[in-house]
Amino acid sequence: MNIDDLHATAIRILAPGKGILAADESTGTIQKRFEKIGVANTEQNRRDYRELLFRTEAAMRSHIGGVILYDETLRQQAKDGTPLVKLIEAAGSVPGIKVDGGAKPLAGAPNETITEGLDGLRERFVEYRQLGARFAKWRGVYQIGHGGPGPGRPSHGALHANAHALARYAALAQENDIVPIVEPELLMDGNHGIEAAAGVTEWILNEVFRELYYAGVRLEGMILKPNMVVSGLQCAKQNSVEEVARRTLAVLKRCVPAAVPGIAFLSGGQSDVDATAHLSAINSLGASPWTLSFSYGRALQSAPQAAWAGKADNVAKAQASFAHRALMNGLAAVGKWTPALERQGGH
Ligand code: 5MM
Repeated sequence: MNIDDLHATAIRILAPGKGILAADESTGTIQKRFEKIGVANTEQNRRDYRELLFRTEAAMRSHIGGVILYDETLRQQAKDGTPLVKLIEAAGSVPGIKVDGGAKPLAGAPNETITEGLDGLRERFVEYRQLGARFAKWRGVYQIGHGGPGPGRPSHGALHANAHALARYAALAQENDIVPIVEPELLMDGNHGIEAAAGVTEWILNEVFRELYYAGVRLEGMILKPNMVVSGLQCAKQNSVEEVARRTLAVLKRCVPAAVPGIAFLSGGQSDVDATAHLSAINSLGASPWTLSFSYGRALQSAPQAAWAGKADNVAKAQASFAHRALMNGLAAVGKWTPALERQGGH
């Protein structure tokens, strides 16, 4: 492991005004996205859609420091035969790979999940590096709620099991000179308030960093991808942008060591503009030890997907829409987004 290279890659991905495009939807997840826009989930459509994104020069060169890919995409070629990985590299961005095998039911913990995929991961990392991946992602999923009889969610067992898996994955990634993105996601589903979201996020992050320590993970060579602290989607009380920013930063300051170079938030089902406004507000709160940026899937892609709708004639419109969201989030990553700038995009 070369920790200086890992650190340099992490810094490069989250250079000022840049964040990550999470384009790593598995085939089942992209199916749901395509259903919404009436597009058949074929390999060619998945390729055409992602090629459209990676060829959006205005977004990629200035605001997308890294792209998380699904296994299929890492091996795919553009229409003209150029590997999609090469398109990403040519735009000055870093290709990454989602390596987890998804969240599966956790035995002994009703309604909770454990993310699988550790078996054979060392060998997969060797191949992924040869294919061009320089960073990776693994997502652990947590939910607040009471799933019937028994203890509430998250249980300590599930919390610990997912933190342990995240740490084992991160150690294997670094062993293979790949920067691990460590993604513990507290889902927004539920009617919990912001107080509960803050408490559970703090609990999760403490457990994750303890496991990272025991696994020997070098914090200087990783990126954290957490949820923001927001109340549940079904909660009657939704908080102001400033409150979300203040609570999110407070929890991170309690739990995330300063040695971590960067934090890239997931959007988690927030509206496009909420995800941008929250990030900008967080960055407006003053100096913090880490770069605070984005690693958005839906909040970067919903608008271009709707604009594209699977039609070649709409590619330019979809690219303009992606460029706008990338620019807005790039500004938010340095605390310079405003609603007025948002409106100027006109998409
Ligand atoms: C893009 O979606 C990612 C992959 O999801 P599946 O493995 O379930 O297909 C997902 O992990 C994503 O990277 C993060 O959740 C962040 O995406 P959002 O949309 O929450 O910003």
